[in-house]
Amino acid sequence: EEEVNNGYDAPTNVNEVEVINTYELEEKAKKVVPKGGFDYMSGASGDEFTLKQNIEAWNAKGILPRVLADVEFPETNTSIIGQELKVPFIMSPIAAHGLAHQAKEAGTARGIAEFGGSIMSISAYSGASFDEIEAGLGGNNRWFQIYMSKDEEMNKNIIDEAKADGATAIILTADATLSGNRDRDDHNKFVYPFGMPIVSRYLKGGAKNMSLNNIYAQSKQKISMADVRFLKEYSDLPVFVKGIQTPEDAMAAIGAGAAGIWVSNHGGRQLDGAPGSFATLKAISEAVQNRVPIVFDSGIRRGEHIFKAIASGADIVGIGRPALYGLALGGWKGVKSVFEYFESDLKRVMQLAGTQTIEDIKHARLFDIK
Ligand code: PYR
Repeated sequence: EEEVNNGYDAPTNVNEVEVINTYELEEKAKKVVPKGGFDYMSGASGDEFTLKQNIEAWNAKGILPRVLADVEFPETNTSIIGQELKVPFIMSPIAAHGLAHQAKEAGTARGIAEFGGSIMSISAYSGASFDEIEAGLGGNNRWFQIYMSKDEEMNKNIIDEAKADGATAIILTADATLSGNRDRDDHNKFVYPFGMPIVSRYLKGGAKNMSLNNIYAQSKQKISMADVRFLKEYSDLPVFVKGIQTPEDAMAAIGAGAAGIWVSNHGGRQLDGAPGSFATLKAISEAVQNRVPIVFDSGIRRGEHIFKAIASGADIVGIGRPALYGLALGGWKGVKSVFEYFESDLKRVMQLAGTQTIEDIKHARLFDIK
């Protein structure tokens, strides 16, 4: 283990996790995850203004309680790009799950597979290989998030591998051509304690003992609409462009052939000073006008947040840090616990808001809080 993970001592326990709310998971994870890894996962850029805005932005809108709505046992099933889901939330792509737990991405994948009816997003910066992840995922649905190489042949190879692994969509992360200024990582002199097998073919050094900025420097740093076109044409898969925060960029992505828009500010980890992600959603969805579906992430911590995002034009949302904290606290069972929490919390909100279905949420009115 010393050799494999450079002495990085991630948790190994597998158990269900009690989730009263997901904020508390962060506090608990802090106690069991080594400091460098915890700070990397939980931290963000600059003053962490945007990280905080991702939570505060929810408070600009309220949900109207609706009664006499004849609702019982709300139904959370939905679909996106023709794929059936049990719940309107999936795993957001996150690098290096091995920082949270020694099961790495295989643990997250198994938690999602055992929960069922959701989607695992596999990060190009995964610390586990496709085969290791498949051992947990067991044939369940997966999307592949790409950080592109500067070398087009490498990109073709990686897409070929992702397709052979069974990816049903490609996620192009467009907001991370270099890293935000992560003060916590700089203080900790954070480097990944293990390699990244999927990108090791283009990454000299393989990621182990490398900082995020070293890795980004070897990845493609100049991203444009041509990259969206290339990914769409070469992969023949639906391409989501992730990191969209403005209507203009949403329209550019659609113009380049994106099959979906992924509204995100990368969990506040990139441009500090960016608005809370939810604050950008409504204008984007009004511009997109249902031409393509919208995935939303950055700040989902409660069922109310999922509801507000869907009522503001998102089709589904992505779960990020809370799932990683579940992984840290209980391996695959902890991830499953977190997904179950979001399912039951969303159902509670749906019931109290008088919405029987996800379609009903799309037609629910939010009100402005001033
Ligand atoms: C991040 O640390 O935010 C990456 O996307 C790798």
